[in-house]
Amino acid sequence: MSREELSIQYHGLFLPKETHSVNSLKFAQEFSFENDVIAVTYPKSGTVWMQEILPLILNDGDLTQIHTIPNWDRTPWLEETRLAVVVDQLKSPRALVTHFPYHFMPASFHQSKAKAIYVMRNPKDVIVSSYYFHQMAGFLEDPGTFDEFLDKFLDGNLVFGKWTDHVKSWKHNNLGDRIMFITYEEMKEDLPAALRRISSFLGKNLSDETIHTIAEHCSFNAMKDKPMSNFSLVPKIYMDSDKSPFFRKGVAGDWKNHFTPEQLSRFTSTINKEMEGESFSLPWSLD
Ligand code: PPS
Repeated sequence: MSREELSIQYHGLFLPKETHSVNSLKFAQEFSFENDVIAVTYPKSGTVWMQEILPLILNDGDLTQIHTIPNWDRTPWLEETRLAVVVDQLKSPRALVTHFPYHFMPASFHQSKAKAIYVMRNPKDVIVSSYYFHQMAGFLEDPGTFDEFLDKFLDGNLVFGKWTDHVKSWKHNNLGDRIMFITYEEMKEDLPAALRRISSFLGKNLSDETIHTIAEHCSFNAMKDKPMSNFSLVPKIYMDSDKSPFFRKGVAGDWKNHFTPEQLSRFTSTINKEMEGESFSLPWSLD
């Protein structure tokens, strides 16, 4: 099916119908933020990783939630239908995730003390991850060839729109010290150090032992075998791990196995052009 058939449109963006509805988007707009924390990502940048990390940090490394509650209910998406179902069970401070661009955030978010953690991943790896995810997810359009998918990604013709628009929207925020930026690559490079940075942003002073426990449980290998985290509870018609597992590779730099020199040049020149004149620079060179 086409993206149009599989999606609903919301302020010019396409969102998967399977997990989003008019009601869920209304619920998100009316959501009352308090002293919560929300991890923000363009899809395939480390969302599910943060769904694991945040409750562990907020609960001082207590593993109960990650072993008993599926990630989508434990750290729900602001914009998805499950939030309304589980909202009353979430304990304060609540941990959420979102793929919303900044200007889609509800009024209460801006008025509250809620904190945001923006996780950015090298877009060359984002597109590769997304390409495989489009093959396995029954609620997303068939990606076509990698070359065709590259054009869709660069033109913003995918769910949640253009990568550069997403990053720019969150970089130009008015949140002051209520937002921190972190990269997927930084988390891969030294997860305990990343966990310490996130904990301190959230005002949690965790012992080295707790940081070590959290890092162990949030490694790619640990998460890929956990039923509450690896989407094995989702029927195959929606997510078919025989086509490609959700926990696919979990590395930085897999793009090198996918891009031809011509594709790399097309990708780099398009992204660099869109970043021209920006007051911030990207944390990686795209060449
Ligand atoms: S989604 O569908 O938007 O929620 O996907 P998202 O969770 O943002 O991104 C999925 C990619 O993140 C990888 N991942 C991890 N990498 C390293 N360590 C851990 N613990 C981890 N958890 C998830 C996952 O494997 C996807 O990347 P690829 O490159 O496809 O493997």
